[in-house]
Amino acid sequence: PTVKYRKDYRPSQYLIKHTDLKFQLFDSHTLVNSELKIEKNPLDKSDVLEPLVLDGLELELQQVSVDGNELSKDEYEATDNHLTINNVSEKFTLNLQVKIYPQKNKSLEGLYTSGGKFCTQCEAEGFRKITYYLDRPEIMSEFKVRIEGDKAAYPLLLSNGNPLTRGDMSDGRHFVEWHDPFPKPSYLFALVAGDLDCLTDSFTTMSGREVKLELYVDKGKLDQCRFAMDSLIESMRWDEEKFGREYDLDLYMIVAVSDFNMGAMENKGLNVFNTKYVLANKKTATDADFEGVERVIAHEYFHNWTGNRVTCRDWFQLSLKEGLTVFRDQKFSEDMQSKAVQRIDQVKIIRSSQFAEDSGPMAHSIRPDSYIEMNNFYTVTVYNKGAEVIRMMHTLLGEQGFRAGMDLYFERHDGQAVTCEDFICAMEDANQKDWALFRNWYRQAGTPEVKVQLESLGNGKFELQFAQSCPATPGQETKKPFMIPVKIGFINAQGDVAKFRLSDSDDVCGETLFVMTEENQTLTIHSDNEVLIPSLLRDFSAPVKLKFEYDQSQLATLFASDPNSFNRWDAGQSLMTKILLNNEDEISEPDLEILKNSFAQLLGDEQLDNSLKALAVILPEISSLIGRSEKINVDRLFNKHRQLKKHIGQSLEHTWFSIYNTTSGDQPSDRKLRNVALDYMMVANDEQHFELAATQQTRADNMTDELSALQTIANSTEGYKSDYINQFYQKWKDEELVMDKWFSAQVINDDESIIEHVNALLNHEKFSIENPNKVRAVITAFISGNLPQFHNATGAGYELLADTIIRLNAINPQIAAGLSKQFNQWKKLDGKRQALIKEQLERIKAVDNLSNDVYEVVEKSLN
Ligand code: HT7
Ligand code: ZN
Repeated sequence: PTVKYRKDYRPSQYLIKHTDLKFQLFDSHTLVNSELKIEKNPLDKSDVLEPLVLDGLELELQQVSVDGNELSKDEYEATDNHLTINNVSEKFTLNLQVKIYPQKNKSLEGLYTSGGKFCTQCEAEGFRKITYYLDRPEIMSEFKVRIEGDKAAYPLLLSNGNPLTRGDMSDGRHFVEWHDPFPKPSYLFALVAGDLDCLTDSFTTMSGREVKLELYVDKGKLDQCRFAMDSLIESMRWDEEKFGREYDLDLYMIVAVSDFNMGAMENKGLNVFNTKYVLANKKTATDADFEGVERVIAHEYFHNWTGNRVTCRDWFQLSLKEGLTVFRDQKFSEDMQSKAVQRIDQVKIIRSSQFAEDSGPMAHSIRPDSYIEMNNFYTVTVYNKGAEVIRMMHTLLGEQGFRAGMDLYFERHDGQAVTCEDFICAMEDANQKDWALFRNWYRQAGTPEVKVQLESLGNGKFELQFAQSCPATPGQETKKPFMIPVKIGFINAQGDVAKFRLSDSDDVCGETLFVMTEENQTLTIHSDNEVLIPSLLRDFSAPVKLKFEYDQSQLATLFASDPNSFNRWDAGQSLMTKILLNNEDEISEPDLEILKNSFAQLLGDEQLDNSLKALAVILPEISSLIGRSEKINVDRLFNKHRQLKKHIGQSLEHTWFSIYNTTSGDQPSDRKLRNVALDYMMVANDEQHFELAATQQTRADNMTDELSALQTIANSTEGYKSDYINQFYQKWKDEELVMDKWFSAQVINDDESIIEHVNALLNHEKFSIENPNKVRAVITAFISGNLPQFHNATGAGYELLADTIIRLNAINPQIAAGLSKQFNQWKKLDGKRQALIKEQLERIKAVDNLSNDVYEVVEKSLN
């Protein structure tokens, strides 16, 4: 496998100004004809015209001609990955015909079939599986597309842009021609052909243009589309109001398909979505699913400006579009839902997945320096840490300054393929800033640690001493300081807000933003309070690990009274984390008592929103506890986690029962709190409360309650549970997405026999290894949702994962590689588990025809 380095970037010597494609879809294969208008890139100053090298993969080349003359075999060379044409001029037309086999394409990249329809996935490098091309994002071309297919089987023939003409052909076939006026890279190309239902609506843009909106789904699913359509309309409105960005085509189409490697794809004018992020009604989708649909619909829509109109010069710049678009979808969700709850959910992802990635063998900066397989770099680092970096810019510049930077970015770069550096420059120039140091967030991997100490100097004078450091990551032994915005407030011993004054100011304030730029810095403040408890890194103002030696009573005070909702939640997490990660084998009685009392007090707080209550009493995720540790005794951690959950369930059993019975609202936040209460009751005594859960499952009129009940039942030790698992199956067996939930609910059980059960589920008639949602529903749900049994000391969990990776390597390398990353934390574990995992990694590495995708992950993990 070859490694590609960012430092080796060179502009392409050729451009493709126009791309004309003709697809002839047949039952066994597809013929793709392309006509490419190619010109020398004016940026290329060399006098020598090099051979034209096009990318291509798994293609059968049928014909090649240049300027109308068919080339003989010695005038070009076709290898496994490339088509090379030796003698070309500065401007010419290249015609190609290739034959491809979409029905056999299980990688879900390029052109493939899903549920009887044709669809495409071209990002990152899938277009080369459709035809030979300069398959790199800086090559922006105007596309015309003609699709021909059987009219009865494929009444709909869709591509990007606007439809031009359509008509019937002989033999029951028909065609449609499309034109996309916006030059675009090949990764944004899309084609869909099938027989689908459509929900239509429209949106009038801020300049008064009417845009037709079309949402295509499998037949019979129209009653699950309204929410997605409304989310699209909300997103269009929000982007106009918040960023002044108007949609540019007259048509916006979304197609939902069952077989999809990721969540969705922002192809120009024709988004292709995983059904999971489109289909939702109250009966089939949970409140969390609705949030997911709203977020992903918005994310893909926002890409129209941040990604499509302004795209990436090369794939190392992926965070330019993904980090920025995640930030935009987060801001949207914060406006649509509760801001604090959204922030907590965002930070949970960073702490549970991104910190782990940053401390493992695949650690990379948000702008990576190298890759073997680009698909492996669609990561929480590029996406979510990328969004945190943009959020820091927003924090540093404020709403208006950030908007000015965005406006300048669009003004300068509309229609271009650019770099992260271009984005930073736009932000700097619009705000007269010099952000030389800020760029370290783009260059350096790893999670910085910020240690803070508070010293009272007497007479109301206090010093906050800050020290930052960042551990070594692969290929980066030493790190330069980061620019770290730390939002700070204080409360006093009674839990009231403690106002303060900075030493260089007369203004008294309740909060300040301290921006670290050096390894060690001090902030001096003055306050009338004798005792100050600092509330640090409010709203998680930077993606760092903050270390302050709080004692338990300080954390309990912050948990009870921090006015910053995020930090209030975080104090509870820190309190539990401290107890779960200390060196004791069991949690002491006094510690259990502190937690119980803190929870009881918080649950009784009538001012607090039910979602925040629910979030506050959920224990820290085991993955984030592992993610933040350098070495971990997992047996001890699992036992203490079980002990704590049981104690909170039992010692507050009456409180949970009362919350369950008196929280009567019909809002997602009410359901959330009620279901957390039910879960704790079942943990306390599942025999006694089983009936309650069973009744909830049977009587629920919404999927949130029905599934929560099923989950807690499936996780119980009660003998009747299989009746309810079967009842759910009988009711929902024809709803694919609900079946995914049914699978996932069964793999969380903390019992040794679970691995046998997971294996049985892999052989269930509703399971398919070719469908990524099913793989995620069973395997990913087990590995990430049931860490105690995944890490079962027998190694059976590791073997199960390796078996699945090996099976998938031959079918869908991208999904196989994603699963391989689940081993990445292995060096933190004890020697015995390390040996078991190493054995599995070596077994995978020895597989014949190992894909580049899996090789890259396994090789880095073993090194
Ligand atoms: N930009 C999209 C990325 C994507 C993707 C990448 C590799 C393989 C399959 C894929 N499907 C979608 C999704 C997004 O971030 O909006
Ligand atoms: Zn995206």
